[in-house]
Order: sequence, then structure tokens, then C-alpha cells
Amino acid sequence: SIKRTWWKESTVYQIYPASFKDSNGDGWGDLQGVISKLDYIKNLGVDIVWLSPILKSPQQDMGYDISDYRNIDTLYGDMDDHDALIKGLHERGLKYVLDLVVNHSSDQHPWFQQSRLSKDNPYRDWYIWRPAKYDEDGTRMPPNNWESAFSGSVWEWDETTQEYYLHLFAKGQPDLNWENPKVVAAVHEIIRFWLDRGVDGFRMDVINFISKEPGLPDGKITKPGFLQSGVEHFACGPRLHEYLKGIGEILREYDAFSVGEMPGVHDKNEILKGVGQDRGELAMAFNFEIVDLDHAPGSKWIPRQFEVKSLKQVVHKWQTFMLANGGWNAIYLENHDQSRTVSRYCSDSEEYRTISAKMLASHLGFQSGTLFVFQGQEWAQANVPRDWPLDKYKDIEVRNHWDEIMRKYPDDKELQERTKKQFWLIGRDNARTPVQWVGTEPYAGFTTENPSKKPWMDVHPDFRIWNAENAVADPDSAFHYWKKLLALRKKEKDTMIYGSFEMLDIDDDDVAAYVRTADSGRRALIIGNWKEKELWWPVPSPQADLLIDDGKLNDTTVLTEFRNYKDTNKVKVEDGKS
Ligand code: TEU
Repeated sequence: SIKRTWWKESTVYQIYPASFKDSNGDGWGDLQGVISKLDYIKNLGVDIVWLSPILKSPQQDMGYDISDYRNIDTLYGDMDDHDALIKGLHERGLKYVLDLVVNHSSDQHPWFQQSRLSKDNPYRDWYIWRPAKYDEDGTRMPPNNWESAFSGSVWEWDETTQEYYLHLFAKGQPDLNWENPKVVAAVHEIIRFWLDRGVDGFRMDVINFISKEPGLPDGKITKPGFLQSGVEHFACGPRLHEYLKGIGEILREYDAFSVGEMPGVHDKNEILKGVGQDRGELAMAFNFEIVDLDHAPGSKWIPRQFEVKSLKQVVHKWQTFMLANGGWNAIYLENHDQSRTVSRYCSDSEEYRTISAKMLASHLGFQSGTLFVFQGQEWAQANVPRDWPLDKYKDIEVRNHWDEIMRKYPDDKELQERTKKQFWLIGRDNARTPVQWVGTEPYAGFTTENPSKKPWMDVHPDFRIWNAENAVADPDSAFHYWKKLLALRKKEKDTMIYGSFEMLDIDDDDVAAYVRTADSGRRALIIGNWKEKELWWPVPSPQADLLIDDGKLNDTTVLTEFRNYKDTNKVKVEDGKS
């Protein structure tokens, strides 16, 4: 059975610091900006705040390329600001989670700078170096066929020592060699360093990629004539759990929070090994099965039609499996790598936007697991405008892919149009526009009134209507809905957090409905209409004690109408209401 723990009952609010709040007018969000919004965050009712990377970085991949693991990047502030942030959070009873990026470092990190100097440098073996292969006509070839997440080979040729180094992400993000015990020890020291400074835990970037299969074999060929993902050789590799246990031991000493990001695996047993409550590894993991539904496997820019019924199958699978096997889920649909859910899955039209956001909040918020809310999600932030020109997109993933398309297929207009649509639908920039705080100031109050620089990314032009201030002022907004939901999650944890889970009518592609049942028998029935239409859905016979039926959370009413409907077995589920 599931052991009760504080972090299972917590909700995490994720901040993308570059886009959250700029306090000094340089167009880039910073730690003082975050500090100025702590009351807003507390008011929402979350328990933990996770900041995307703020450590020293050349920002090739927005801080996921760290060049000093023990210092704050000057873009964000300094150690004093960081201490003040921790203090401000702790004073409000909030915990603080740092983003630990240790599958790779920046190529500007002194370890890599040393490593690339010579083959006998003491740091050589801190990264993954391999000699070239040569084909029949003597052309130099990379050691294997793996493709980087950001286009091109994962191998970069280095002239100085005439070898390739491995980078699963950008060229500026060389992978650390975890086979080297010195690397493992260095990571442990970094973890202790921050825990001793008052950090309460970590989100661990692509943590299931740290153990690569020895020999680094070629990836399975799914796209003949192209580079291959190779993910089967580095996701959940042979020594992963040994490494996670090492980290887990330190975390337990401090009773620290942990969530591992685990892309590239949909196998529930694999993920359970990392998060099972008796395994001593991580508390929970982000799996990618839902966010992988609307694109081709291994190809983010090849669209695949999203179906509500597929999502329901995936939700049912992870909910029932983790509850039955002592694992734990991280519940999320938005983060800094995913687009805005109202636009992606439901509707961001004037009429349906708020109602979509509320429906999605209920869909997520009644599930078992630790809930994650991403900045802006709480007031129904939408994707970037559909007509945004490409040059407004800043993300290295989008930029590199577009360059590749223009190089290889300059005349294929159809491909270019399809790709641009996919950028709009699931590109990471959608999550990264500055937070819209108010409708009355230039740049939505993200930066100071007369900034020395424009925000690093354009503010969404809908900010005059859609912003946090309006949402807080309107009792019917998505913000207040989230707030009530999070409070209810505290009050009803036997049902909402620890109760059993059953997805209803799994083949229906319009409605996602499920039941949560506490040991006491108390039940919650959640009915969400995912489509922009009014529809009828037959309510099953079990009665609910908690039901959300009118876009308002009603935690005390035993739904009497529900009993009346029992005869006809039909309930009218209105326009995207849940
Ligand atoms: O992301 C890892 C990851 O696999 C993807 O979600 C990634 O964003 C990309 O879309 C792959 O197609 C993590 C971080 O969350 C991401 O921001 C970093 O860029 C990446 O690792 C490298 O550190």
C-alpha cells in the first residue's frame, strides 16, 4: 500500500526565471523579480516552488548548459539574492527546488575546457570521447548514428585532440561520463552544497540518460537514410539505478524532494524502478507518454492527431499502476518544454479559454500524484499568436530544426508549412513568453516601466485582457478555480491523493471522466468535456460525494441531481464545463 509522505501531498509551482519577472529593466527575469511575486504564489496555494536553471551559463539552451554549478548567473542576480529568495520562500512555508542539470554541462565549464586540451589531461575521462570511424572511401564518420535532440549528430569533432565528443543535446552541452567515479563524486558534492545552503530538493534534468550502454551501439533504424534517435541505448541504461541510489542516499539524509525528468520511456516498469517507494532512488518522475501523443514517435515535428481516448488510456495506465505498485506519479501537462494546454488540447477562443483551463485543471487536479503547475497555466495563458513570424521564435530546438529544413529542403513549401504549424502547436517558445502580470503597463508589467532593454522574448499581444491581475480580480477566473482546487486537494486527500482510480468509458473521445474512491468509500466523479461543443454523456451508476458540475468547485454537495439522472442514466455535460 501507499505510504503517506509530505511530498505526495504537495503541489509544485514551476517558474521559468527568464520570463517570470524582471526587476532591473534589462529585459530578462531575475531572482528579485521572483521575490517580488512570492505573495502571489503563496496565495495560489502551492507548497513547493521549482526554478528552471539559474546557475552560471552561456545560455545556449537557456541555462540547461551550466558552466559553474556553485554560482548564480549574473543575469539572475547573485548568491545574496538567492539566499533572500530561499528565506522569502521559507518564511511563507514554501519549499524550494533547484534544477539539477548533470547529464551534461556547458562546454564552457572548466571540466570540459580541461578535458578537451589533451588526451592525457586528468579531466579527459570526465566526458565521452571517441575516435572517428572511416567509411570505404576514407571519409571521416562519427562513432555512431545517434541524432541530437537539437538536430544533427550527437558527435562533435574536436580538432585539438582529433576525437569526437558526445552531446545528446546542443554542441555546447557535452555529456558527462558517469562511468568515471570522479564525476559521480563531483555531482554528490554539488547536491550537498545546495542542500546545505537551504535548498529543499531537486528536479533532475534528463536523469534517465546518465547511463549509456557500453559500446554506444548504433540506434535502431526507423528512418532509413537519416540519423536515428538511439534512445534505446541511453534512456534507463544499465547503471542508472546504481547512480540513482547514490543520489537517493543523500536526499534521504535531508528528507529532500526529488523529481526526475525521464523522456524516451513509456514502459511503466522501467519508471517504477526509479520511483518505487522502497527503492531508495527518486520520489517521482515525469514520464512523457501524454506529451508524446501528438507527434510521430521520435520526431517532434511530424504531427500526429491528438485523441482524447488515447490520453485516457495513458492516464488510466499510470494512475492505476503506480497506486497498485507503490510508485508515485508527477502530474503535469505544462512546463517550459511544452506548449500551453488550452491551445494544444482544448480551445483558446475567447468563449472557451477559461472554461478549457478549468476543465484541464480538474482533469489534472483530481489525479493521484504530485501536481505541477507551470507559470501562467493558473490564469489560462495561451500559445503564441498563430501568425507570429518565425524570427520571434528563440528556442535552439526550433532554430536548429528550421536551419536544417532550409538547408535540406529549401523548395519544399508543404513541409515548411507543416513544420511551422507544429512549432506553433508544440514548440517550446509557447511556454516561454514573459508572464503577463497586468494589462495596463507596457510589456504587461513583466519588466520595469522604462526598461533599458525590451523583454528578451516578445510579450503575447493578448496581455491587455489576459493577465494575472485580471484573473485575481475575477472570482470566476481560472486562477480562483485552481486556488479552490488546490485547497480542496488538501482537505480531501484521502480521496484526491490516495484514493483508488478508475477511468470511465475509455473509448469515448469527447469526455474524459474518472472516479476516485477513498478507503472510506468517499468518491469523487470528474467529468470533463474536451470538445468545443455541447454533448450528452451517460453517467454511470456509482454515486459521488464530490462532483464538479458547473465550473465551480462544490466540495460539500452530494449531487442530488445525480440521483435524479440515475433513471435515465444521462447527464448533460455542457460546453467544456467539468
Ligand atoms: O528536456 C529534455 C527533453 O527530452 C525534451 O523535453 C526537450 O525539451 C526537447 O523538447 C527534446 O525534443 C530537458 C530540459 O527540460 C530542456 O529544457 C533542455 O533543453 C534539455 O533537457 C537539455 O538539458
